[in-house]
Amino acid sequence: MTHDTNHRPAASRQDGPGTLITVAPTGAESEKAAVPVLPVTLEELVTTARECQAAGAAVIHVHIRDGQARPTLDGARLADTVQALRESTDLIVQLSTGGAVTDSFERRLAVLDAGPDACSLTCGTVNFGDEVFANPWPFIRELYARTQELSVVPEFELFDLGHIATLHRLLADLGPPAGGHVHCDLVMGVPGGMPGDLATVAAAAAALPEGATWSATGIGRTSLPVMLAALAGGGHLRVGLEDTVSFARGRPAASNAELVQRAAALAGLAQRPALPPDRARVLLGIPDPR
Ligand code: KMH
Ligand code: ZN
Repeated sequence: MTHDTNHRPAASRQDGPGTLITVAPTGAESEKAAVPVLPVTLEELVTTARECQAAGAAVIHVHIRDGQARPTLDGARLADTVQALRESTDLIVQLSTGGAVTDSFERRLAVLDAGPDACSLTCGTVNFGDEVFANPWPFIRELYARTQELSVVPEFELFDLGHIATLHRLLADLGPPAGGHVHCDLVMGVPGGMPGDLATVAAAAAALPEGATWSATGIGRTSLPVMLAALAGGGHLRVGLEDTVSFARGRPAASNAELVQRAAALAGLAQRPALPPDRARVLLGIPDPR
């Protein structure tokens, strides 16, 4: 089913250059009380997803909340969320397997049972502010093997240059991912991870496996420098309230869609317009399940 009014011819990887825009609308860290525009209910998430697709997003990176707006990896809620997003948008549904820093490895592995198109897969442990986001090698390996078994396409989340070494090790050990294409996301500017600046974007992009595509996201005030560096370097973009709750210094973001609109406008200026979901699926090797 197509949810927009533009009926385009079937997409192919040879179509002109474009920019894959991922929206990460919620995350596990911000509190609804502090960020009232954060989508925490299924209804809010679906509304956000529709707005973000209209603004130029092709992928949605999903964290969900419970009835009290606390992060959860509840399996039934995750499955309902995947279904609702599929019914109301064309977006590629990527569930977070990172969850919150307090989530167990077992619960994080079980995320795949909700049947998403894609999932995040972080390639190493990182200090995460005052916490630790734990991703030891045996867990990474088991999660990756499970994505292969279940044909869920992973996006390799790289918070530090050392995570790229682990990505190479993983591919050498277990072979290519479901869908056959390696796509990475550089998560930059986390306190404890790699900095969000031009030199680090260039260094990380140069170290990726041959043929890989990549997005970048800058946390907090690194959002704009990372976005501009990624566009200049041939990368794709991830934006959203998970990564930054501000639009500019001292000015809270009005919505996720506002952040997507800005990313799409910059991509357009760079002459790499936002890719619609059907072309993003071709790029990432993700079939449409609808
Ligand atoms: N919430 C962070 C601890 C992911 O989604 O895969 C982990 C995270 C990464 O957000
Ligand atoms: Zn996340």
